[in-house]
Amino acid sequence: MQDKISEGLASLEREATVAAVAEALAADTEPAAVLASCQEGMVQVGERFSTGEYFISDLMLAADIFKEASAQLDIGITGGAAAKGGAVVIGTVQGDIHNIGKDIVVSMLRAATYDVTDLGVDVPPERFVEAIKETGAKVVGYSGLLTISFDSMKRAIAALNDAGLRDSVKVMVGGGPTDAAVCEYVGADGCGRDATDAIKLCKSWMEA
Ligand code: B12
Repeated sequence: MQDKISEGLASLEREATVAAVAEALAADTEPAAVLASCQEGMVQVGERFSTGEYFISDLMLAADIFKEASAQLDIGITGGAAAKGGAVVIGTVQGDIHNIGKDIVVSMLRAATYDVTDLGVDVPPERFVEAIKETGAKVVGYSGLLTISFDSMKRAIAALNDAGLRDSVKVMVGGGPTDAAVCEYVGADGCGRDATDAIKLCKSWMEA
């Protein structure tokens, strides 16, 4: 059933994908597993784009299908719960406009009662610094899906250093290609593959 989700998305079949997600949820499949299948479909879309089979318009269509299909997962519905987990600042780094994964992380952190300031996309380093000062956040999250975003993350961390904030703020990074090596390269404190990892990182740092 989950293959149907990733294959539907990879083939840009809107109705089939939305129906496969509904079917999986009706069969009590964990929403996190359904989301992972949607994400896998997006990875396949990206591969088809890399090989020249798909174009930008296809990426845009995939993004739209992803949003419609994953809307059934009710991510963030509980976001109105009183914030008590602590302040977190997050955004997609400068030069990068991918926001689907970042928005999922924001919704899930809010659902986990964190007080999240979402700076949006293409966020310059100094905007992160300002928001951390304004909110007193102890955690900042940088999202990025492009290879060039790693250097933007590095610059964002350098700006934290320059502002004298680096020792008081934990930095997490995430988004498609980020892994432990990227985490080390940019000088972050942790990296996450999905929103659950983001929550785990925040929890471990805020409770420490
Ligand atoms: C949809 C898409 C687009 C859409 C984005 C729409 C939107 N509103 O976001 C559009 C069409 C705009 C787009 C544009 C471009 N794209 Co694009 N895009 C994709 C695609 C297919 C899917 C991305 C996605 O939404 N995935 C689904 C989400 C749910 O996954 P996710 O983002 O990884 O997020 C999860 C985790 O990573 C994690 N996470 C995310 N952020 C964070 C943050 C923290 C702190 C933590 C802990 C965790 C975390 O949690 C999320 C939920 O589980 C990817 C392919 C891929 N492999 O990812 C290419 C891809 C990222 N794009 C690519 C490219 C090249 C581009 C363009 C440069 C194309 C062009 N020539 O113009 C432009 C760049 C524009 C820019 N300046 O940013 C390349 C990047 C290659 C590279 N190595 O740099 C990819 C990999 C495709 C490919 N294989 O070639 N794209």
